[in-house]
Amino acid sequence: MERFYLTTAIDYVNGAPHIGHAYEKIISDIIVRHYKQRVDNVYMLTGTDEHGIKIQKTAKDLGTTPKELCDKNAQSFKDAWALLDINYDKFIRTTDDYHEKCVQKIFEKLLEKGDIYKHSYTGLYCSGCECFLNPKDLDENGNCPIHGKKPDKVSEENYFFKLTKYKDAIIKHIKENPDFIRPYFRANEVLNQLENIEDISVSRPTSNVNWGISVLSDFEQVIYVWIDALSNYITALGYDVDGCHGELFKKYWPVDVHMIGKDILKFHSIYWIGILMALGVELPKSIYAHGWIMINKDKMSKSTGNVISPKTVMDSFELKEPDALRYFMAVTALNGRDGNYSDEEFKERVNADLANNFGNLLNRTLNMLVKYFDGEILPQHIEESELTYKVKSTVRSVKKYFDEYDAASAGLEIINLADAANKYIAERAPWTLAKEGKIEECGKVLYAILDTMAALSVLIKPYCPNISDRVAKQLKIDNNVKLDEIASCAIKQGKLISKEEIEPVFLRLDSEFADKK
Ligand code: ME8
Repeated sequence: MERFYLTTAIDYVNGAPHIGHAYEKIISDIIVRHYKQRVDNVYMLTGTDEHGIKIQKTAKDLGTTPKELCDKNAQSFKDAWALLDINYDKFIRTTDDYHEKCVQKIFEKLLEKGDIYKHSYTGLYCSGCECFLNPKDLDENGNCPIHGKKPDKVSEENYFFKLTKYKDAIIKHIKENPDFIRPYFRANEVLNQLENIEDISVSRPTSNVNWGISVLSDFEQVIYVWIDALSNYITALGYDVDGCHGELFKKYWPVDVHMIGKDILKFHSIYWIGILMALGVELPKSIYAHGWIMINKDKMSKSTGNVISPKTVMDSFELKEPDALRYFMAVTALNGRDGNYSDEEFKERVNADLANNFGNLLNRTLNMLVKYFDGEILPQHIEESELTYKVKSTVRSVKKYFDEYDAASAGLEIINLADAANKYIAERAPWTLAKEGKIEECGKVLYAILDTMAALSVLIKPYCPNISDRVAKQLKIDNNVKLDEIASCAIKQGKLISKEEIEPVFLRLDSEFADKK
């Protein structure tokens, strides 16, 4: 693999970013940072989805224009990602001029091809999903199963995309490519949905919705949300319907993974694939549907009033950097399952894993190095230990988990290595060795721990870049190496540190912060 391209979902801007949006961007950023430790060319795309009835309505309710609302909220998403150290390469807004023009051309191409046709239609429209629902998909009360609301009955003339034409090809592709939909257990769900698939509406008349991209050949219709939104993954790279693609498209398409929530898997694994097939564009290598973040085990919703923003968490715990929140979010939901956020769980988890397990270990070991060896690494202490083998096996399994985009299991594997180093120090008890005069053995144990911490600073960097830098600074190692360059005996002989230079890498979170809210 020579290059890696990841996209996130683009968020609706009818509200401010919440912790569920943040979760997706954090795990995506961690995956991207991990791949930077493996390949040189890595690209991450994120952005905002700015058209549609939801935004039109919200703007009206707030007495503002859709454009003003989009500008304000797109900025609040950018601010949130800056706060969380999300290192995306490009932020696309679906109101960007180049995107709108390309979407118009995509639409015209599909019209010319006969894959889009006009049709009078009566259907049930869910503005939460921004799509028509099949009556079979409603719950027993006739509500949208995701948004819990009755869809609106709508009769209008729309353009439709001939999704049914591609149904068999999509089924074949999913069955022949077991890595296409991840985690694996989601593929069956998609195959079941494909059974009932119908052609999909891709435009709305301007008489009902005007906040959208106009159909070039029919100004009475606007292109509707999903064809507009999904196309961002290629328009951002300079895709061109006539084949004069930009350099980024040539370099990065097909995408390695579309990172999205489980609620929008159908749009990505069925609608988007049909559209790409119709355009004759290569298909994504994989689509990863992550689970949902619940709040104290409840679904987050405006009506329940339990929507939490990443900034609220950072402020209430007085966090100066996002490492703790990034780590917590990454490990709270295992491979595609739902996760949970509560102040208590957050505090306990990061105190246990980052402060006790990780930070204290480094602190104790460095203090012993100062106490027994005046902070110096002696040549006779430098050797591989049983922890060296554990480091190697951890690197292997971390890579394996990231091959499946499972940032949670990889994160736990990294913390397990810190656990193993803690057990090692407890068993070898270097303080007893020193007391018994076994000073050389004591030095070797301390070195084994510190060298493991050096590897850990590289491994944990995608999750906690600031903590990683503090570890690397104290161990005088380079944490910018590729994963395969993690060497044993990376810490060199000579004076490593003085008492004054030892600093905690992570301060425990205090319970009183959360209570102040
Ligand atoms: O669906 N936990 O936008 P969106 C985890 N614009 N993830 C969550 C979540 C939660 N509680 N709530 C939302 C859209 N998400 C479309 C996407 S892509 C071409 C267009 C995730 O603002 C959700 O699953 O409703 C989705 O992946 C992303 O946040 C944006 O959701």
